[in-house]
Amino acid sequence: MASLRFPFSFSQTQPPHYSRPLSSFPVAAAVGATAVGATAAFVVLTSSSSSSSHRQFLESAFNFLFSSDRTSLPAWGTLSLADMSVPVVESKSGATFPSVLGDSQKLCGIGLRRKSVFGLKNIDVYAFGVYADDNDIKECLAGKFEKLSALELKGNKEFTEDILENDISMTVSLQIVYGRLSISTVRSAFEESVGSRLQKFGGSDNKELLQRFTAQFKDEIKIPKGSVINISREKGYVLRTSIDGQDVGSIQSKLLCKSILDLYLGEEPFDKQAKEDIELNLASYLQK
Ligand code: DAO
Ligand code: DAO
Repeated sequence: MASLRFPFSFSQTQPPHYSRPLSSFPVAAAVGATAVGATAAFVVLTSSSSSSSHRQFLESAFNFLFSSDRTSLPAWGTLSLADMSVPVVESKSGATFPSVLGDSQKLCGIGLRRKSVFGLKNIDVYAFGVYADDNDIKECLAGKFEKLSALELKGNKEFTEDILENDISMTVSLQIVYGRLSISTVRSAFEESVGSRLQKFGGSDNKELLQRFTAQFKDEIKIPKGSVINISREKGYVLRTSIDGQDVGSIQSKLLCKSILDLYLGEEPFDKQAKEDIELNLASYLQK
């Protein structure tokens, strides 16, 4: 049976509630509503069977959208997925991400890290979700950007650069999809991806920093499929890593924080669509 599926799909039985504003709500985008119209690409038709929770969600979403009495509900332009307080599913991997992390970090976008092996095939390595503290964003960036709409800010290089540079609490949550990752493969992948960013932003002199980072990942650590690795930029540019909730270590370095976030938000992101979604949601936090 045909059903609607979103890269952001809802996995819980209760339908989302609309008590607070939502900004890139996919069904809203589907009807081409105001600023969120640009996210219409979120909505894809598939032939996969629909779970009852999906149906329930869709029913209430459609009832909501096409009801004539929407006067008490928020404007479309201010809708955001993180406010729905339900986990969202990355549709290619099935990985689930909570819409809020800790007390204050909201999910801004999800994506997939793929890696080409010998130019022959692409492996899905992990799914990721990027979270940010909306109050930090307002505090750091409202003065500079509040006159611009979320759509004007999406793709604005200065806005992205300021997100990478400022002391905004953010987390990238990785969920391992590829079942045969060894720590040595992970280390050499960092050297390539994170190493090239350290060099780009900090010059050639950063081998020691990269080594301090990779030294946290001891050989005995296992990261089977389903492991969750959270990498957070905490206040004061402290980069903290945890694996399945266990703290692995932290390093204070503005350059390292920027280099990690650049993998997802920079000029050559792992997942372009994810970057766009993240930027749009980050920008929407300035408008509220
Ligand atoms: O088995 O050779 C292979 C393919 C492995 C690709 C590994 C990419 C590693 C990406 C880093 C993961 C960070 C958790
Ligand atoms: O995808 O190329 C990449 C790099 C991801 C960097 C994230 C760091 C994650 C640390 C994981 C440690 C696992 C032991």
